[in-house]
Amino acid sequence: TPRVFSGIKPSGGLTLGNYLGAIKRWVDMQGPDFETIYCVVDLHAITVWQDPADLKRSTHEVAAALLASGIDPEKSVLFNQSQVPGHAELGWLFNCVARVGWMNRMTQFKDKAGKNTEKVSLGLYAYPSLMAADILLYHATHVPVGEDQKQHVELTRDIAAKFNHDYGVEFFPVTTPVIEGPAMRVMNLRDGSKKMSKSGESDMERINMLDDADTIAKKFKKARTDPEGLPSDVAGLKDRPEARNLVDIYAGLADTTAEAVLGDFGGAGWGTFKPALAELAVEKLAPISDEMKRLLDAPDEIDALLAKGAEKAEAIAEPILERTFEIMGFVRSR
Ligand code: AQP
Repeated sequence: TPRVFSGIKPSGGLTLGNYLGAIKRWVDMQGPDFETIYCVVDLHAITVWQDPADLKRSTHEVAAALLASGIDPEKSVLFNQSQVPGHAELGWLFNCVARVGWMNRMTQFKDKAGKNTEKVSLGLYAYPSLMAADILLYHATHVPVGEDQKQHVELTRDIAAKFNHDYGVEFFPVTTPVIEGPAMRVMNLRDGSKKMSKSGESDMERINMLDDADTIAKKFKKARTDPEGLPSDVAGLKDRPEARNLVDIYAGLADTTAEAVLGDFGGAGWGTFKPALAELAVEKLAPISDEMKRLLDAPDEIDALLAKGAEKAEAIAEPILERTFEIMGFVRSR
């Protein structure tokens, strides 16, 4: 069975982008077709400053969101990255395989670092190499991600190929980003040219998984749109990023396509569509956020589950890491 790996950073409250671009699809991939490994990637979170208490809280929140959304610890391996030391170890080995020129081409680094790289962490720059380690530590071949992570999964392939070539082995597999569905790039509600992010400046630009019904309704109501209403087909969404985004979000939540949504709402105005969208979002998110709150009241239970998951993850990772050290010629005598 092909192995799936994916992760989410505990770098703040989860958004509807994380839910539609990642979590919902992770749940769908559980089952006989794949062996699924899901990780709260705390080592990635600290590439930008995290207050220690916030890091702990966000780690619990991501784990709670995954459990509440239907990740079943019996079906999937669920753990946090820092509890399996192999991630950091293989990450270092890959820092010595990846090339600086490759990192220079990563658009997410450019977006996050801006022009003044004097003040950003070295970790933020090396992040994609650690991400390659996360995936390849398990020889995972399928990586469900949102559109924004496609370039990093492609870099993972380059690292695997260079390692295999340099050491004359066929050891690390080829990884494929799995980017399927209508809402693989959920955009900022106030600016359709930017993605919806946990760490975006204003709370009004994103829907948080823990937002209550009134807040969700208010945010969609205030979401930027254009003066035209909904077109009758997707061609009518061309060059209308804000309109396209709301239609895609509806389609993602309803498990349908943008075409089908426009089949129902084509010709309607935003005054009709936005309340319907808010209602759908509340219907889907409220049961999840209720369960998240319940779980967050018992962080010890979450910790126990993460510890168990980390043991399972380590059992898979250990022989792969040992073989990597051996291929590279390290002395491992204890
Ligand atoms: N806007 C989005 N649309 C679709 N998918 C998204 N993902 C994130 N934002 C969107 C997907 O969620 C998964 C986990 O992402 P992450 O938390 O590891 O990192 P990120 O992509 O950097 O997420 P954020 O929300 O933008 O976090 P911050 O602001 O802290 O950097 C990935 O599969 C990602 O594709």
